[in-house]
This record gives sequence, C-alpha cells and structure tokens, in this order.
Amino acid sequence: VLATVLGHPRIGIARELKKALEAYWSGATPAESLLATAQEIRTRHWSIMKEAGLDQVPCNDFSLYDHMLDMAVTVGAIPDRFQKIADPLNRYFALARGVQDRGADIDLSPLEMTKWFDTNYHYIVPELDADQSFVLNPTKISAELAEAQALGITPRPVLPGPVTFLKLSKYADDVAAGLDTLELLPRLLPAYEELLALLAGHGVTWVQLDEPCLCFDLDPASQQAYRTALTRLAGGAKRPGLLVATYFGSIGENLGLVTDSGCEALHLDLVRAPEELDGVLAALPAGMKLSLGVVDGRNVWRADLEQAHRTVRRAVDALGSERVMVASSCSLLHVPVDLDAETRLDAELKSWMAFAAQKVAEVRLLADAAEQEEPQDAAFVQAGAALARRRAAAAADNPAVRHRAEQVTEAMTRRGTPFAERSARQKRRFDLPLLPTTTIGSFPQSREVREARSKWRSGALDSEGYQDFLRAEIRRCIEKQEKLGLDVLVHGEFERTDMVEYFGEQLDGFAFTQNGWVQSYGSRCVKPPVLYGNVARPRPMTVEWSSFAQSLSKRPVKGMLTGPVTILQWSFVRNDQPRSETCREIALALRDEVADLEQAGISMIQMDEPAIREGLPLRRRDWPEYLEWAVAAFSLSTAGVSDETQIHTHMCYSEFGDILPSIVAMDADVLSIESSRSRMELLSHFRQYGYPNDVGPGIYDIHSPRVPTVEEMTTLLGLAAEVLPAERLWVNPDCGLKTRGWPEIEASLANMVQAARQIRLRLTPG
Ligand code: THG
Ligand code: ZN
Repeated sequence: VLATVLGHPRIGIARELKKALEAYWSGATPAESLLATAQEIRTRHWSIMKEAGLDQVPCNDFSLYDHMLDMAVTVGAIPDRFQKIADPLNRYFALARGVQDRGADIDLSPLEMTKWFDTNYHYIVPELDADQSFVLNPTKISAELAEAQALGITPRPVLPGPVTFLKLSKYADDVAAGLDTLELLPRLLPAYEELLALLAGHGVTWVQLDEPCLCFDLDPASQQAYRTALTRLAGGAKRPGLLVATYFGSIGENLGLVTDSGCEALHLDLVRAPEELDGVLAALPAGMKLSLGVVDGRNVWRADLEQAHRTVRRAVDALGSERVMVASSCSLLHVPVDLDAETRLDAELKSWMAFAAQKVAEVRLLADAAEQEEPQDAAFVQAGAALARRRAAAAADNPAVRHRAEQVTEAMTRRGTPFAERSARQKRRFDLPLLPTTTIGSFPQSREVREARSKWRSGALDSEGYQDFLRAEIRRCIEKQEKLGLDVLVHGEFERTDMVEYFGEQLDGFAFTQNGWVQSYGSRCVKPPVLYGNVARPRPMTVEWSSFAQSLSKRPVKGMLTGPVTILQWSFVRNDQPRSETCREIALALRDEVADLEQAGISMIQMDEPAIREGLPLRRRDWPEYLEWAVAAFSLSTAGVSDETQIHTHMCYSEFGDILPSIVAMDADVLSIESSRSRMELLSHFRQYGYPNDVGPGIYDIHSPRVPTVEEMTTLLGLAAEVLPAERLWVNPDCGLKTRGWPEIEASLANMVQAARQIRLRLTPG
C-alpha cells in the first residue's frame, strides 16, 4: 500500500512566498530573489514529504500565484492583449494582478478571479477565444520536475485535468454568448498528450490529473467531454500512469467515465463521500488502482485512524494491497503547514489537531498499518487516546448552549410582520430620501490603524490609548461621511482585523493559531479560527463601538455584524457534529448581539453573509438541505428584532443567480450586493424572481483604485431603476472599502452621492 498526498501548501511556514512576492512586486527585490525563495520552499516541502516516507510526492502543485493560471500558461492560453509584455514573469503577474504603466501605454486589468469550489481559495479564471489555439509551454513543469528528481524523490506531477480546466475557464467578453468552452476540447487535448509524452520521456511514472468537476452533476456534453478526454489521454502510446483525482464531493454516476477510460487509477474523497467506497470497490475494473482520500485535507483535526484503517482494510481485502494507495482527501493547500510551529495553543486542543506535516505522517502510518489486522503501533494508540479525550471533552463542554440550540423554534426564524408593513414603518422612522446612499461597512485599514493595533498587542500601547485612538478614527470617519452627504453611516470597523477572527476572538468555543495561515489568493492569506467547542457569547461584542459611533451623528449608523454562515465557512469547524448544528450555535450568539444592539438604540443592523454561496455543496441534490439550515441560521440571528429595526445584509464574491429564492427567504430589509462588474446582470435575475425587499446593487467596483465617474454610476443606477422600483433601491459601493485609500474613496463616494442626487431629480418630476 503506497502513501501519498494530492498537494502541499505553497505559502511556507512563515509565509515566505507571500513576503517574496510582495517584495518583488514592490520593486524592492529582483526576480532572482523571488525565484530562489520559491525554489527553497519547494525543496523544503519535498524533503519533508520524502523524510516522512511518501511513496509518490506531488510536484507542479507549487505556484507563484495560482495553479489554474499556471495551466493556462502551460497550454499557451494567454489573451493577446498581454502579449505585449515581453518578460514571461511579468506577463504572468499581469494576468493575475493587472498592470498600469502610463509611460509604456499599458493598462491591463487582470483576469477574473473566483472561488475554487466550496473553499476559501480563489483561482484565476483562464480567458479563452472562440478560436483559441493551444501551444504547449512546459517550462515550469519541466523545471520543477528536474528539481524534484535531483532530490531523489519520486515526483508525481499534478495537472488540472483538461475537462476541469475548460469547465472552469471562460470565453472573452466579445465571444458570442451561448458557446461552451468544452467545444475547445479537441484543440486542447493534443497539448496534454504532448505534455504527457514529454513527462514520460523524463522518467515520470505517474501523473495526477485533477478532475474535481467529476463531483458535479454533469450535463450530457460534459459527460461526453470526459469520455473523449480520458479515453484519448489513456490511449497515448508513450505516457505515465494516469491517476484521475476527484475531490470535494462524490463521483456518483460519473464513476463510469473514469473506470471505462483506460486510466490506471482513481482517487476518491472518502472524507466527503465515505459511503462511496463499497460501490466503487465493486465496480473497479481489474487492474485499476484506487487512492483512498481518508485524511481530511480541508480541516485541522487528527484523523480517526481506527476508522480510516478499517476503510483501508476493506479496500485491501477487495483489491489486494498493490492496488491501494492511502492519501489526503484533497490537496493540503487548504490547511496550514505545520502544527509544531504552534507554541501557544492549549496543549490538550493541540493534541486533537493535525496540519499538513502531521497529515503527511498520518497517511504514511495508515499505509504501513494496512497489512495488520489490529495495528499496535504507539502512534496509533496515541491518536486513539487523543480522540477519546476529545469526545469526552465535547460531551462535557457547554450543555446550556446545546440545550438552547435544541429549543429553537421555527417562529424564532421569522420576522413577526411581512416586509411591506415593516418597510412602511421603517420609512416613517427614518425619513430617508429616495435612493438612500450608504457604504458596506469597512473604511481603510491604514498603516496607522495597523500600527496602533500591533503596538497595543505587543504592549507598547495600553488599552486606554488604543481605545482613544480608535474613537478618534471613528469620529473622523463619521465626520467624513456626513460631509460627503451619505444618508446612512457606518463606524468604519477600525477595531477589527479579519472579520471572522474578530468575532471568533470574542466568542467561547474558538481558538486561534499563531501561524495557521492558509492561502486565499496569490500572496493573500487568512488565518481561520478553530471552532472546537460549543459557541457562546460571554459579553456584548460590538455594542460599545456602535453606540459611540451613533452618539456622534443624527443620521442612522448601522451596527455591523458577520453572519453565522460566513463565520462557519471561514473557520475550521468541529467535525464531530453536523455543520448545521454548529451554525445554529453561532446564530444564537449573534441573535443576542443583535438584541443588545437594538436595546442600545441602534436602529439599523447589518449582518453580512459574503460566504453563503460558497458553502453550497457540489451536488444539486444536496443544495436544499444546506440552503435550508443556512437561511434558518441567518434568520435566527436577525429575526428577533422589532418591525422598526432595519436588517441589512451584504453578499459578494459569488454568482447569486443560483440561490436567489434562498436569498429572498432570508428576508433582510435591505440587501447590498456585488454587481458593478457584471454591469447589473444580476438584477435581471432579481426581476425574474421578483425580489421583494430593498436592494443596493453595488454601483462602483472597489476592487480597483479607479475613481468611477458620476456618469458611469448614473448609468448603472439607471439600469437598476429599470429593473426594480426606485422606492426599493439603495445606492452603495459593491463591497467594503478596507483595502482602498482615503483619497480615492472620498472622490468616489462624492461622485456616488452626486449620481444618486441626479437620478433622484430625474425620478421626482418638479
Ligand atoms: N476574510 C476571510 N476570508 C475571506 C475574506 C476575508 N475570503 C474571501 C475574501 N475575503 C478573500 N480576500 C482576502 C483579501 C485580503 C486578505 C485576505 C483575503 C488579506 N490578508 C492579509 C494578508 O495576506 O496579508 C492577512 C490578514 C491579516 O493580517 O489578518 O489581506 O476578508 N476570512
Ligand atoms: Zn463584499
């Protein structure tokens, strides 16, 4: 039984890659330093995996920015407008980040970026032409392969498979609508064949083709694309063995697309779809190997080795040990690097956990134990004991919280009064103009804000001083918003780091790591909190800041909270109870916060749910269950308020067309949503479903430093007003302003307020 993983984190234990990238981008260091750091990181990770005894070690899973972008470059799918950048490295980063060089007359916006399945990782969406040609450029993969081979390991190059690559790509905007990117498959496959032959020539014996799209419900065209692609690649004369890797869900009815293809091996995510094993064991053709994804690549808990061992034994009994591999469920990209670097975690909690390095060891241990009926290895015994302690601790944790969660009634998840009536009352209470203007919540986390926080954390600034600083920031922020003429204000969120971290730090049941960074995109990382116990709120979290901000203005200042689904989605959560239960506990804590805010006189409360779409399972049959508890959790946290209290929510980062009925069911009084980049396309979905409540379609794109003109925004507002009644429209940017600078924000918001005034005049004759 061989041991392997599907991929390793890239960012480095001390985020060396992030630092090297940002130093290069800022011009502080030359390309050589960046490339040297990247090579050091790869060498270190390969050595760790080699030392740990992995039989097949992933290679080409490293990336300077993103693996989908790497594949686009490898097959020569680079839009023409980027060809004028001669240097390949700068061209690569231009695709990822855009470039502006006035002198050279270059102004290129980056390729689109979007969520990688149901993770918090974002990939670059390759942009293809209708007559796209593909030309193999194996520079990166060949170089990494040579490096790995020089270290004496058995590298297994990882490639996004051709069908997943095309399905996750998009056509350029000028390509006629309705074309399917899969039509390019016949043109793409020769590049893959050539690459496989080249790798075989370099002595590669196995290649991992990542095809997570096999875990989607596939239309007939996609199924046919899989048949064509996999049989064609398997038919290649000179090629390595092909491991088709599926993850993040179940392969289900798509199994035959792999088993009939002639590929040599299949990988299953048995953490997400444990029920699949028996059917697959029965259906696997003679000789095909099976990689068992039993070590969770999406969470930080130690594996239940006993249970995983039983799974491995079942496979070995059915197939024989030569046909079985033990693996992580997916790439370890989604977990932090090494638990050993955590020196401040509670020792007991730490003994329950495993990061990438520990997961590599678990895979080896399970592979070694495959031949034994009852493994006696000390490591096995220790893991079992830790799991038993974890279970006992969970059982004793916080019965009051569990009890309260059981008592939740359906009525608690509904506002008492229908929207129309609430809305009328709220209109009387607030007396806002038509098309009220507001922002999403955060204002710049300037260098001063970050410096003050780090001084306070290190003790160089006392709490009193830090609080004074924050109050001064809030005051300045409120003054600026009043001067700009915004109708509904926010306090600016200067006291918060990452929103999820901020709330986690104030809730029971969460723990925090020092180095538990996970790549979000490019050089950007997040440090997800570890939700290990029952969630409770020992004291109000935001009331003081919100009340202070409200005391500075006669206009409403929104109280700002992060929703239960987003807190769940962006944390590492317990795997010993359903996510729905954990989410409900978070919702109850937030419900109390909402009640306290209302009590303190806060009249508008915004509960953001940017990650609600992200949590959607890959299979449609699993959607209704998820959406039901996700919507219920949001509603539970917000529905306890009076009719006159206005609930706002905000969503971004995703396509929402799919889940509009659920968004309607959330019944927020006001929804602000990202839509400026799609030029209000989203609104047509809204009209189609008859979205009944107020909407603030973002009318300026905050992801770029450009200042939008009044005219651009009146155009977008005009489009919105054609779709939705003006009485239900709000005017706001499309996301928070945390990553922008004050000068461009002030200019943009001034224009936004101007745009709203112009449209108001147009809509109110006389
Ligand atoms: N928080 C969390 N997840 C997210 C976002 C978030 N996922 C989606 C989206 N926003 C991802 N976007 C970003 C944007 C910026 C950063 C991370 C994710 C970022 N991170 C800092 C960095 O890498 O330098 C580190 C943050 C810190 O210092 O605390 O800038 O907002 N959970
Ligand atoms: Zn947003």
